[in-house]
Amino acid sequence: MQVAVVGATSLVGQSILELLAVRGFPAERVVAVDVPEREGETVAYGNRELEVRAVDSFGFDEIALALFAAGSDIARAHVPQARAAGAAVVDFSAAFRHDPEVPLVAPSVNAAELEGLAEAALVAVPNCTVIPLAQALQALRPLGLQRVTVSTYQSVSGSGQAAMEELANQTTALFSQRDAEVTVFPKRIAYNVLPLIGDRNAEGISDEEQSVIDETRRLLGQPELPVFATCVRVPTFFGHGWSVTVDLEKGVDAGRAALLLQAAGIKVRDEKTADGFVTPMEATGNDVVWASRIRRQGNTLAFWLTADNVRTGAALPVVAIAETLLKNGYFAVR
Ligand code: 2RA
Repeated sequence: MQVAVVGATSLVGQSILELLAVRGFPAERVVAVDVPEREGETVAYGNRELEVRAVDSFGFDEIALALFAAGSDIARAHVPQARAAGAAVVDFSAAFRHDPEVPLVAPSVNAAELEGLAEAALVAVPNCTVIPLAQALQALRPLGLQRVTVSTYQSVSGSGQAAMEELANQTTALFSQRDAEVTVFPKRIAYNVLPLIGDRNAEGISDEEQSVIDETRRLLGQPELPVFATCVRVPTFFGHGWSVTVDLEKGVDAGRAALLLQAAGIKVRDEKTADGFVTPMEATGNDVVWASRIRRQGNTLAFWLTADNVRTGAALPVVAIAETLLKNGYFAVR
């Protein structure tokens, strides 16, 4: 089987390549593809270097599986072409997340959607800000979700490489008593927090907040679930955090809530010591969603989540979908 990773130089693309290698995905050949400006650059795949090919001139004819992490414009332009050539596509962009014909899948939440897919299937992967949250909410679902209120603490890597450079450059500039140049974000991010990610709609809800509302509802299959989101950019490089408050039909104490989260694959570290919680720094580089600070007031449960946004929130679900398709026999019939 030949696999193409489109957007191979992006942070998520590089992480997909790393996970394919580390997890031993049985590809006969992996091809790195990206925008024409990145053609000829190299990216790491295990202990090998792959030369990047330009998407505009790339033919998907030999490709059985195309993993896209290149943003919505590239996905809209090239996913149909990959499928027309017979490839199955997993897309980590917003391009198809609202298309009712396209399954929106986070393997930790609704892997059953990956059964019985048609030839040259397309699977959309939710926003990295949604997947760990939906995983936790799915675990609590037997208690009856009534209302979800979430504030996010999103690292700059969610905005890509240039955003990481902006935080580094601004931090250095401020240490050197120089002006911190602002280009990627609307205001200075170093030593600051920005309570707006994306544009706002007529109601004042940001793109990122709308994505959390819509995709959480869709993943859980609860289109009417009240979800209130406030998405905030913070000056950390990797790892997103979520402060979650859930109103439940049936109240649950913190101990039982911890057991439910653990049963859904979430790791709980919640000790009553000064450092008995997990931060984005410790969540970075591992494949786990972490929960801490679990507490209850009546039927309302509050907790903290953190996860590596690039790896656990994006690259891992993409690769896990590829693995599940393989396990379900999808490629055997092609
Ligand atoms: C962010 N969730 O963190 C977005 C990236 N998809 O900016």
